Amino acid sequence: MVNTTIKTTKSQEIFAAAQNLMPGGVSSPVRAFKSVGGQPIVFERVNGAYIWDVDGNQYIDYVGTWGPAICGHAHPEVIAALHTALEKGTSFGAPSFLENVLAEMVIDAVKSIEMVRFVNSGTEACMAVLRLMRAFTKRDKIIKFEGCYHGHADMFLVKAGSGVATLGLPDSPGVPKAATSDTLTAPFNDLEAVKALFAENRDEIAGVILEPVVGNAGFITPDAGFLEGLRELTHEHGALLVFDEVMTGFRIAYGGAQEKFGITPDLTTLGKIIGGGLPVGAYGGRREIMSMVAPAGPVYQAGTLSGNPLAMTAGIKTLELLQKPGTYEYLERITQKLATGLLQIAQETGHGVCGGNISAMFGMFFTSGPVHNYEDAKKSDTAKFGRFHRGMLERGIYLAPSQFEAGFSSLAHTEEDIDQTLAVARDVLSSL
Ligand code: HOZ
Repeated sequence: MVNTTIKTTKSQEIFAAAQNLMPGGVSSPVRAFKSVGGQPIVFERVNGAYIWDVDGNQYIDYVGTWGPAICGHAHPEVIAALHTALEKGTSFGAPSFLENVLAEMVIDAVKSIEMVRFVNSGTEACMAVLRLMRAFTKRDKIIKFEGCYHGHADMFLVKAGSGVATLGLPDSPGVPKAATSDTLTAPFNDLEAVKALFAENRDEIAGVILEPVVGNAGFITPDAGFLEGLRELTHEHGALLVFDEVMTGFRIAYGGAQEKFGITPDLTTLGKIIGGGLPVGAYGGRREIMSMVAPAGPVYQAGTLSGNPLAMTAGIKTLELLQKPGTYEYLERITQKLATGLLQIAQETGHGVCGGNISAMFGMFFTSGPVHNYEDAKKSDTAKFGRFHRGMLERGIYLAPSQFEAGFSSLAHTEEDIDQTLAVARDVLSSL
C-alpha cells in the first residue's frame, strides 16, 4: 500500500501557471507549502476521507478543507440536499426559512448563543464581533493571545497565528498602526499577563477574544483553570469574553469548547463546519448584546450572500449528521488512536515530540514540550516537520502544510485509514 513514487507532473504544471495568475499561485497563503518545502499538490476531487490530485494520486486527508469536512468530503446526504436546494436557485439576498432552521440548530447547540447572525467566513464573523464588543461596552481595547488567529482583519493581525505564523511574518504591511493600537496581547495560558493588562488598562478593555483550544499555532489546549480564570476576570472588569469557535465549534463537541470545558462566553464566532463545506461564518451570543446588531440596533454589518440558501442547506445537513448517536465517541476514538499512535512512533524512532487530540482535532510538535503557548510552539523543529510532511505526502497522507495548523479527522476516517497512516508515519519517522 505504501506508495513512495508518486508522480505529480500535472500538479507542478498547473501550480507553475498559477503563480503568474494569482499571488503565490494560491487563494490563501498556507496552501503554497512555503514552510514545508516542495510543490503543493493540485486537487481534482474529494470524497469521504480521501482526496485525489490531478495526476490521479489518492491521499488520506487530515486537512478536511481546513475543518468543514467533519462528516467526510462530499457526504452523499449533503450532496443530495444541495442538489435539491440548487433547483430552487443559488442566492436569494432576502430572508429564507433555511436561515431559521440553521439558526435554531446553532442556538440549541451552543450555550452562549441566544441570537445569531450569519456571515460568509470566520474572518467576517470576528470583524463583526469586535465591532459589537466595542459598541456594547463603549470601550475600544481588546485582549487577544499570541498565536491565536481571528481572521485577517487589520485589528487582529497582531502576533497572529495560521498563515502569519507559518510564514514567520511579524505583522502585515498595510495594517495602519492606528488599527492595532487597541489590540493588546498576552501569551496563551498566562492568566497573570491578562490580569496585568486589565490592571494597566482599567475600564478600557472591551473584552478578551481567544481560540479556547488553539488550532492556528498548532494544536494547543487550555491549561486547567485558564478558561475559568478568563471568565472570572472578564466578569470582574465588566468586559466581554469571546470564544472564537470557528475551528472548535461542532468539532471538539457538538456544543464546541464551551460545552467541552463548561465555560460560557458572552459571544461566540463560528465558521467552517456550520457551512458544511460552503462559505459560512456566524457570530452570536446573549440576546441583550446581539440586539444591538442592525437592523435591530445601531451596530452595522451586512452581506449580499449572507444566509445563502446553499450554504444554509449544507450546514443544516451537516449538523443533522453530527447529531446521530455515537458521533463524538467515534471521532474521539479514531483521533486518539491517531494522535497517540503518532506520538508513540515518533518517540520510538528517537524524536522529541508532544501533542495530542480533543475529539477530531489533533496536533504534534517536534519538540518534547510541553507546549502551553506560541513561544513554546515555536521551539518545534519546523525543518523536521517539513521533511515529515513531505515524506507523508509522498506516501499518500495529506497533512496540513504547516507546523502551525491543527489536524482534522472526520467520521469518514476508518480504523484502517488510521492504521495505514501510522504505518506510513513509522516509515517516514524512521528515515528522518
Ligand atoms: N487560515 C485557515 C487555516 N487556519 C485557512 C487556510 C486555507 O484555507 O488555506
